[in-house]
Amino acid sequence: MLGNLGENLTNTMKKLVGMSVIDKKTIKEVVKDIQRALIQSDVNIKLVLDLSKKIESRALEEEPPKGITPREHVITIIYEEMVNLLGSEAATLEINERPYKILFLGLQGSGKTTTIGKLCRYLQKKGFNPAVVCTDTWRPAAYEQLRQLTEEMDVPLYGDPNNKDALDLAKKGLQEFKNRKVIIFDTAGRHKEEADLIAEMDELDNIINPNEAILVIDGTIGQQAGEQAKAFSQATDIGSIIITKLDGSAKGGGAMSAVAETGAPIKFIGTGERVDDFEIFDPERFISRLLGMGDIKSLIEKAEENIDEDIAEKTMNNMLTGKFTLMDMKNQFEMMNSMGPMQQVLNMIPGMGNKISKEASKMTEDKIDSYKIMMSSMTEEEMLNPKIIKQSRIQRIARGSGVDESDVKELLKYYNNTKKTMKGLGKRSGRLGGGAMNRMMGQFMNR
Ligand SMILES: Nc1nc2c(ncn2[C@@H]2O[C@H](COP(=O)(O)OP(=O)(O)OP(=O)(O)O)[C@@H](O)[C@H]2O)c(=O)[nH]1
Ligand SMILES: [Mg+2]
Repeated sequence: MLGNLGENLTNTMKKLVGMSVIDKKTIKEVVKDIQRALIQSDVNIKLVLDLSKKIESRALEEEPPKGITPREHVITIIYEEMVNLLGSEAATLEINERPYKILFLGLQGSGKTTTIGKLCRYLQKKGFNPAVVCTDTWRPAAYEQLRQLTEEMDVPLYGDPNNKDALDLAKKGLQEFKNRKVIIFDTAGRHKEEADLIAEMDELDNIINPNEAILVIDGTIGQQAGEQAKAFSQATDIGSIIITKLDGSAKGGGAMSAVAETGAPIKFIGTGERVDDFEIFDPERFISRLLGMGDIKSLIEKAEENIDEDIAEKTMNNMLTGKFTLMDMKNQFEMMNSMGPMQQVLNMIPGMGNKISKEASKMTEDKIDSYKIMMSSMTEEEMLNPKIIKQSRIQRIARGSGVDESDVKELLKYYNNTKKTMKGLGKRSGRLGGGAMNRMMGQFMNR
């Protein structure tokens, strides 16, 4: 649907999920991608810029609510702002009077007649039995087209191919179906003039006195749809909109956002030529699908399965308060495995990255693996209280893990250095403010 828009946006979201760090740079990159996709879909530049500004500033300034990772937070912001672009609330068709008279209007070929078929099917499923009146005296086979459509669905139709007076047809149709629950009036399509459309509505309005006038707009015209919707919604307060041909239309995003901007309620969208290619327009559901949120949710879950957040938090706390044990170091190594190089993590801590990363960058994966093996030869007591690891224990650990005593000593030295640096970091973090520190750590944990 919507040409490549959905695909582009879904890919952007997937990219966001896969990014190793969520920071200013990556947020800007994601916003750029979204901009490009929307502009390609003919969304008005000003709307696109407003949207990107909002996403960017919210993503950079708002703190993720508790229990929400920064990544999820950014995804939520994008989702919410995209939904706002389309007007946020779903407008529904309410059949609240009998007969409920619906007048269809629209430019030539916009999809009125096809959409009437779709709406009939929709209403039938809801338990209403609609009837249709053909007032189109313009299109040569208008009556025949409707007859075929309605016959298939057992929908009663009033029309007369020999009568060339649209107003008379409307009157007679009204009479014919005055006891039905819903009557739908098809009309002849107008040329490119908005004024023409409005004039037609006025004329038919007098006779039919519709409960609802529906303007059908061809989604392939892109943001031009806004002008039509505006003129229409200014002329009537009983108007709603159906946008058609959103299947594969590269400009559909432009049409939808432009109409939403006018405040005219979009009630349904058409997504194909068949009678079932029709859906209620619900901005939340629509955007969710456009962004591929179903997939995104499971991707996030997968990314987070890798990290046991409790362990991560405890380790971090111990690191910062100087209680750092070998157990914490082991946990840290496990986390590094699922998160990528230590250096990247440390670079996120302002001012401290360089200092530690020199030490950390010496750590190759092989080294970490050999450290892990040595640690698995240690007792829990040793892990939690490394001070007790003296010569005889070193000997035992070296033997148990098949390494030299000097390797065990090196591990202990690395541990002591890290602990010292972490302690300094903790003091600094006090100055930084616990909140800021926690946020950064949260970010690190949740990558
Ligand atoms: N792909 C696609 N085609 C559609 C959709 N809706 C309508 N069409 C096609 O658009 C063309 C015009 O549809 P109609 O329903 O005849 O349009 P109309 O507004 O009644 O046209 P007039 O009565 O001449 O003004 C037909 O070929 C339909 O099959 C849609 O949602 N998707
Ligand atoms: Mg028609």
